[in-house]
Amino acid sequence: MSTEQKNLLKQAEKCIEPIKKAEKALIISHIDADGLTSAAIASKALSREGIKHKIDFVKSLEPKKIKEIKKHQIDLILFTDLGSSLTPQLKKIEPDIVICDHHQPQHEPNEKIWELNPHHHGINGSTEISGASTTHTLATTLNPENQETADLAIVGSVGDIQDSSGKLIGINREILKKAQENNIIKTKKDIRLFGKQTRPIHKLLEYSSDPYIPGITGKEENCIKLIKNQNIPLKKEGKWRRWIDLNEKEKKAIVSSLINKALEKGISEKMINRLIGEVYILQKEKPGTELRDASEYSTLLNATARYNHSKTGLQLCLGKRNQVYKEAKNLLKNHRKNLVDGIKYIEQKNTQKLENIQYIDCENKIKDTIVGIVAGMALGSNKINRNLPIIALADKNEDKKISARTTQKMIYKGVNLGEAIAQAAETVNGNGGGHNIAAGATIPKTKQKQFLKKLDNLITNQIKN
Ligand SMILES: [Mn+2]
Repeated sequence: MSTEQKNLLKQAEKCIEPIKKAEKALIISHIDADGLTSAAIASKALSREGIKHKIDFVKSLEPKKIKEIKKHQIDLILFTDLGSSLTPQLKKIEPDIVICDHHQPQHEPNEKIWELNPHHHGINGSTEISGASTTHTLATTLNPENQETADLAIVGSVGDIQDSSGKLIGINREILKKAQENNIIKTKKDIRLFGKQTRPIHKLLEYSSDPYIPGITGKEENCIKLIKNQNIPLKKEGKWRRWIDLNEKEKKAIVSSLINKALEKGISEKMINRLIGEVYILQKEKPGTELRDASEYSTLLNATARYNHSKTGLQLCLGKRNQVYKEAKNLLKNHRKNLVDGIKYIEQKNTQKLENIQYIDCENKIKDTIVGIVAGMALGSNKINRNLPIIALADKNEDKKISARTTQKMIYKGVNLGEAIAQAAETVNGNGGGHNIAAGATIPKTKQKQFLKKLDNLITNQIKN
């Protein structure tokens, strides 16, 4: 274990002190797969200690939100997958505050609150540890029996695309190793498209949206052709075959013709790394369900949380099935369609270029809660320039939601979206932050132009320095 990791564990020891004293708590978490799994890990840990608690989900933690927090009769608020952007405001809240976040902190650690954030210890929260993994670190420090929920930490990490190099690294990997020893997770090198467990093979290819493969994504006929060209039967005994039904030879044949197709269409090698890589199989879950595969599980969770159904996703994480699972699957259908439509919209309308960013105003055509996911996927499209960070805007009531995504290559050049977005948002009375590779903000609609100009300047300076 590195010194940095040891220091994080030391801080976790401190952060469990107020939890040990608590009787009634409130968990506040983020509405995405990482936030949901974080909340579930925290909830199970609190239950194990006999601490009564409620759980709230928020889109983002804005200063005005803090006033709305109902803090009566609780002695602890536990923030998961958010909180670090607002430490000065949070210290004014009465009960004890514990934060488990992995977003870039905007402020120095504050003695009035217990904050577990990898960035304070020199650990990269964008790539090495998710909100769920940070919460898992706290939970296992509190009680080693919480190792049991390691699978949720992996689902959260994959949900935050921390496996984008082809596999999980850093503390996520340490958690993974333990989970493998405990037979909670198995890993495998495999195709990383959505639906390996559940979809007919041609549908798996057709709905591939991350990466988006021109000529394959959304093109059912071409997908069927690609499979038939390899002499692979689509059906067996009258039933559609799924990816998990194929033998290794068949899988290899499809993968190599898919890669050829992608290369032919100008998909970069980085994106192909996203296509084939390590996959995480949850041993407690039933084969043939989305829940069996960490990536599918995380998409299923996003499909609930991003559409105001966080509680459904949370119930899934807490082990409820039947009706809850059915409900989530229905939401998923709608989510997948919105993602494919969103990408098509960005490709057709295309981005506007400033000096060092490109932006697109999606207005109300893409929901503010998924515009970030779509922007990230758009960087995999050969119609979008990968050498400029993409800034996608969407209407959010009277405000504008901003989602920014970039590539590892741009980060090597100095780009840090989280910092730039936080600063640019502040100059227009907005609020934002995030990671170097992915960040977001909410700003007043009328300040859009000013914001983009400021952001462009900031990023230009980041690249120059
Ligand atoms: Mn997160």
